Amino acid sequence: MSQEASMFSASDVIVSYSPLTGHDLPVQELPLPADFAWGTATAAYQIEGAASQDGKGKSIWDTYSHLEPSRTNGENADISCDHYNHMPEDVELMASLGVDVYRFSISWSRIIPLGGRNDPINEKGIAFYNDLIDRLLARSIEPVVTLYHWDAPQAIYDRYGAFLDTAEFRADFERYARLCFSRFGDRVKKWVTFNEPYIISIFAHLNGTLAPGHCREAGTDTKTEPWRVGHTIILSHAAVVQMYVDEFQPSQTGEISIVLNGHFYEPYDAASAVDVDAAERRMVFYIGWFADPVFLGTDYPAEMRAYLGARLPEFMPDERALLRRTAPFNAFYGMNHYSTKYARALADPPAEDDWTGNVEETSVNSEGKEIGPASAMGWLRVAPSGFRKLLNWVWNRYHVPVIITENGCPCVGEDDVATAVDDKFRQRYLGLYLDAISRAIYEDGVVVRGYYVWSLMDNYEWSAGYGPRYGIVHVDFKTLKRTPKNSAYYLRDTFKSRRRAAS
Ligand code: GBH
Repeated sequence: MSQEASMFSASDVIVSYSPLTGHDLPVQELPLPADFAWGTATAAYQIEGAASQDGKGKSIWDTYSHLEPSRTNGENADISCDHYNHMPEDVELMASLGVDVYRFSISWSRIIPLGGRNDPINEKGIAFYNDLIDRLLARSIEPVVTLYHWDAPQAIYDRYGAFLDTAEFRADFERYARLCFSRFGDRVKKWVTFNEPYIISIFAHLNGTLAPGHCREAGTDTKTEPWRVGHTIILSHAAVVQMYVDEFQPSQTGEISIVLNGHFYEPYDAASAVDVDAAERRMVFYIGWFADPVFLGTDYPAEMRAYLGARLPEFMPDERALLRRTAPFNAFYGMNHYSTKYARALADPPAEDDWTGNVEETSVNSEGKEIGPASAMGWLRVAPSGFRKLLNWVWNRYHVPVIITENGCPCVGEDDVATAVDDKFRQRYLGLYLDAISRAIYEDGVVVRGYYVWSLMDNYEWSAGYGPRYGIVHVDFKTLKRTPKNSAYYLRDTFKSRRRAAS
């Protein structure tokens, strides 16, 4: 919908926030629902540090970040933000910013050091998360807890390849989840099983740029393994949803679901029918891969079956029944979204281990037009209209209330704290993406319940180490001093002023 056709009146429009040279998109600060939740998000390995403190076991990231030659820019998260030892301060910081929600993940190997269903529990690890949850609640901040944000216990990888063995992984993950529900579920009312199954499958088990670094070069079976990993995630998710609903939800009354990431794709050449198809197909291969079985309770998308053939595992009859049964219990669609890309159809035949649907992704289209201004990461472009279209795509396909569980960007030159605090680019990006949500809600009828910015604070950005900084709070990794950037105050103020009851 064009801005002219907008339902927002002139008085809703607070014109042009933080103009950036060469970027002509105005931020309008459109209204949001009165009960819309604003939150911040992090992940255990990225912020906790304390890699072997108090009995924590090794995760695949502790191993991967210490490989020689380094796969992570020579950096590891042994200390990182040292959140494990600065947690009370970090909770106070969030309280000072007025956040409603804190999304964090539990480190599996911190509470079950060896990870397996018969392995001992580490009570000191449990105590840390209990303390965190209690402090959040004391500040009226809702904990939203991710069980798995990429840091599998090293011991289960050594034993059976973790995600590569569906039955073993599922049994160990069920025990881990049951432990979390029984110890934390009296206070945690929103659970996420897995963060970004696409990234776990493709980046960790095909490209090899994330732990455990399974990849083409290592002579593994990249034709089938990423799809096996995805299969394991879907079935483990469904099994844990069933367990939560049967054993915990009646007394704990919480919600559970999954977090999926995905770009929106525009056709490389809008006049080309094959590129239009490629853009749609790319989203089906990225998002439908997981969301169809999880939210619709069906098989993988038909396009994927036809294209991947025997490379894609089958769901057995009892597994199909499990998916059908559990689909309606997924209470929200957790969406991690950062940017939009162009999709260009490639000539057949695809590579043997192609995972894209034979699509090339670019940031520039056939007319040489960029999808949007680049952030400090080349792929992460400011493209709020793609975000709005993705919200519509997901809503129309799944009809599940959406929570934005991650969104944000890194800016240029943020190592230096003085430059970092004046983060106009980020404020602009966040403002535009929030406006896209307002439009999706009020003009398109999409149900969006909340927005969690990535990230609360600068942290260890996986294979990119401490290079890109996504925080709304700057962290000096030498002194561990936290300094809020202006975007933190921007979000505090904008949520205060723009949330109101729909008129
Ligand atoms: C999220 O992953 C993670 O959940 C979070 O831990 C992380 O810190 C945050 O985002 C910021 O990266 O598509 O090939 O051009 C996002 C996963 C990784 C998907 C980078 C897009 C871009 C490379 N993203 N990827 S590509």
